Amino acid sequence: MSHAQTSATYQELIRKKRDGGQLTDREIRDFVQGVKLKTIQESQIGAMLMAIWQKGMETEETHALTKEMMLSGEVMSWPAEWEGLVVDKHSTGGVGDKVSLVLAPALAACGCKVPMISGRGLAHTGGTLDKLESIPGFNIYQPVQQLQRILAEVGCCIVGQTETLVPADKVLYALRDATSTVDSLPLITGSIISKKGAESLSALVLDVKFGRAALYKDLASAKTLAQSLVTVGNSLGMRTGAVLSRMDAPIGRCVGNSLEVVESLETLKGRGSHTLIDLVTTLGGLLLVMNSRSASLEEGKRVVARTLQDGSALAKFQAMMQAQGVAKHVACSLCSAHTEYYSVLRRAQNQTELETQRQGTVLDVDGMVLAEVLHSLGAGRSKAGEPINHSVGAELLVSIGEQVDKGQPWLRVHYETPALSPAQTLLLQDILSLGTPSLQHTHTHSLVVETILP
Ligand code: IUR
Repeated sequence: MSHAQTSATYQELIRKKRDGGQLTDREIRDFVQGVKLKTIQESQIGAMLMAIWQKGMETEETHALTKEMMLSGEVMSWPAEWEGLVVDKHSTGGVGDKVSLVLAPALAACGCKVPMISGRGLAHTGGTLDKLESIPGFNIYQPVQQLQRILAEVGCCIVGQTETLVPADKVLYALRDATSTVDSLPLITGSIISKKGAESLSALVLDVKFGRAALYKDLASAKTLAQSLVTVGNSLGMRTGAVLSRMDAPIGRCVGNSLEVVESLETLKGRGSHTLIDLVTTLGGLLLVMNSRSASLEEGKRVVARTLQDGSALAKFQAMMQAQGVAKHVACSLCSAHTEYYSVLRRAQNQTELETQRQGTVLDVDGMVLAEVLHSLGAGRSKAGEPINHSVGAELLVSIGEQVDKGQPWLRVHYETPALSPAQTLLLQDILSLGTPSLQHTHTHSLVVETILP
């Protein structure tokens, strides 16, 4: 336990960072303890965050910040026989990103233990917890003891953050938002890796996205973030790897909470889109390589892909739903081969199909504009705590690279109140790029552009 610092001491720490100095481990511990114990004023936290945003941090400082944040709350512990088995993935957020819903049960089917702590959607990005909550009865709040029981019995669970996990991040994240310091490499690293460190993982894989609908628009800056996350994750004793993946067009065929649950279930039934399956198997395959369960990425990908074909990942998803509060008849119904999904999930009252205005090859779909339109139709929230409409979303009826005719339906929008307006319809008509495929475009079908191993 660190000593309580005075306001004057915090002032010195802020000045040191503001002037470009390197904070010592001790100074960083004092700062994080001050945040946790509330002995530092909010204005001082805000000033320190801005100093870090402007001057950055050396790797040693980022490591110390992350470690102290992790130790600000409970650090989970697992049975000794799970050594090497506890794994998780984290994504920097995207549009149509339902990877967690497929990957967690697939990894459980491979024998891993996956205590997946996920987030809610904010701004244009979707959140895994919101998606799961479109399933009647699904409870994302599970006490740590229950979490361990579900992992023992099922192998995976997907839950929200607990009160006791990295309390310093709760304070820092809210103040980063208020002080425009969210996009700082050391602060992002500290926030993400401290929470994963508190899960006491053996291996972690990060899906760092770049593109028009990602936090970082260009590959180079996404790569710098990935390197920082990988370096600090490994320095805390978790084998940490990363995938750099494109976030331009929506991932898979559906965007919107209940629609993405449907697509995840279809993928778990062996009927997923190639791009989604490739991303899931690459992330899962990397984890299997990192915890020495597969000899190569190709082998790991095959092992994960098999769980989607043979029904074993689907069985894990069903068991996870039941363990997290979904009634057995509901879980069974969603997982049966020929489900009428909307006997269980809520379907929006209105659907409108958009048609192509000419023939051509689908070159691109702007996921950012699509997400913004769906957000304004009620699919997402602008502030934490706002309610959302789980039934709002869109289905892409064509794939990138596909040849389409004039007048062919290409997008089905699901909405209630507010209704889809003529202005929004025009915006959506513009997100489809048609043309003649070039060599450049034939290479953009795969979302994954690079993998980084520990
Ligand atoms: N997710 C987090 O948990 N922390 C962050 O700082 C960001 C995303 I950006």
